[in-house]
Amino acid sequence: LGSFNWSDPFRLDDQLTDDERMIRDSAHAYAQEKLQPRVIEAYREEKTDPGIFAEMGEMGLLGVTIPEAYGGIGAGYVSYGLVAREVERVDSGYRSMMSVQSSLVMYPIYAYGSEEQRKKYLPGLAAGTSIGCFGLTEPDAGSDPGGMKTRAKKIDGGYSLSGAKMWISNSPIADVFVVWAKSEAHDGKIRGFVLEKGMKGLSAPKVEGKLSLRASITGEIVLDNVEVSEDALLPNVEGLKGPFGCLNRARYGIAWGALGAAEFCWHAARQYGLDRKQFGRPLAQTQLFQKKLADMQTEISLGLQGALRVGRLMDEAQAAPEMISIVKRNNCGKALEIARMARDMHGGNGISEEFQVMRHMCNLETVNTYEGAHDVHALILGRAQTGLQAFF
Ligand code: TGC
Ligand code: FAD
Repeated sequence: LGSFNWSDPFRLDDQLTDDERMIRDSAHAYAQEKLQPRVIEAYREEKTDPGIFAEMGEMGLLGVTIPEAYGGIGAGYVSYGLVAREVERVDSGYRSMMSVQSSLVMYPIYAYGSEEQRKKYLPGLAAGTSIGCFGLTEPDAGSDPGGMKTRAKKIDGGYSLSGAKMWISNSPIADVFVVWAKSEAHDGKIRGFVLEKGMKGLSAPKVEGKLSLRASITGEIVLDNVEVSEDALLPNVEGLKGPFGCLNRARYGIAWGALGAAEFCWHAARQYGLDRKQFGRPLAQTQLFQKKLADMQTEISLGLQGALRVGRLMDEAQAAPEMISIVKRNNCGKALEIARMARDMHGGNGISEEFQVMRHMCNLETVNTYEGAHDVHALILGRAQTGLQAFF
């Protein structure tokens, strides 16, 4: 019979290659040494340090799957997931910064861009000297991005973009904006455009008053007749499958990342239960406490196996979007439940920033909503198994 490691029940570690373990370990070391010491204050003060992008770039954590010729490290999707898990073990906001840059900005430029666009933007984004954002959501179009109002009008030599994007990670500090708009010159189909900070008519005010994801800055993108030349258009994709191709990758990464946050909460609750005594014995020696720990361990280890399976299929170009919906929905929903449980298990201390579980809990409310809300992924899966679409 094999041995049992409580913190890695299904021996995930054994299922990774040497290279994947090395990437995970270096992401873990970076996140613990550089991000962990500043997260409590960053969250409290709602401060996003743009320097984090350059640090991550130096560590090779941006655009992990992008080929080396464009500044990435050409690794696989399992490695990308492992990086997301280690960064989100510290904070979902830091993982957000990393995954937007990697999956939502670098990926579309790599997959849908011209060679000139790839050469112009990818090396700086990989190094983190340039910061990217992705504008799909609008004030009146969130779960239903097909309802977007942003328009690209054909003008001499290019396009003029008008509209507003809402809830855009990184936008107030971004240099590069991947923006999706309905293009009149392309039969009203959705097309992607790469915009740059400083363009006339382009602004990105900060969204104030967030009670979640406070270490990651979020903003709007306001497009007031922003004129761009023809070479701002991403030439190789049209329709919703453009942004969804990016979302597939980001959602997959979030499926790993959310479990990193959940693992933090699980380990913290276990340690707290071992250290704190009530009624003359450790809390961890009570049946209710142990049941909660068992539930956390079970959901996390099953969720990680699911994410690993989807990652292996992504590396073989065999993953279907519905598989990604299963792991995104399940792992985010379970992580949120685990964080809420861990908050409760810490008693009064659970609400203190020092113990960190409430920060994770608040972050996971966003993570469960963005990139396709929990119920929206249920509808994607319901449609896939009944053939009946229930969105409208
Ligand atoms: P539907 O009719 O289903 O599809 C329209 C077209 O898109 C194609 N498609 C996909 N292609 C690739 N991958 C996928 N996952 C795809 N899903 C759909 C589809 O084949 C079709 O193509 P074509 O060629 O036939 O036109 O579209 P619908 O309008 O009915 O969509 C419904 C729904 C709910 C599935 C979809 O709109 C949805 O997923 N809504 C959620 C929106 C969302 O996820 N937004 C995320 C914004 S970005 C973000 O949150 C970043 S936060 C990141 C961070 O900070 O970490
Ligand atoms: P809505 O679509 O209005 O949904 C509200 C509720 O209704 C949800 O519970 C949903 O599940 C439910 N619902 C919706 N439709 C149906 C239906 N047909 N049937 C049943 N229930 C339904 N977007 C970007 O483009 N880029 C970013 O970088 C980005 N970053 C973000 C960062 C943060 C901090 C946040 C909070 C959001 C971010 N988003 C970003 C936006 C995010 O993707 C949207 O908030 C999300 O897709 C949900 O859209 P919505 O907020 O408009 O909610």
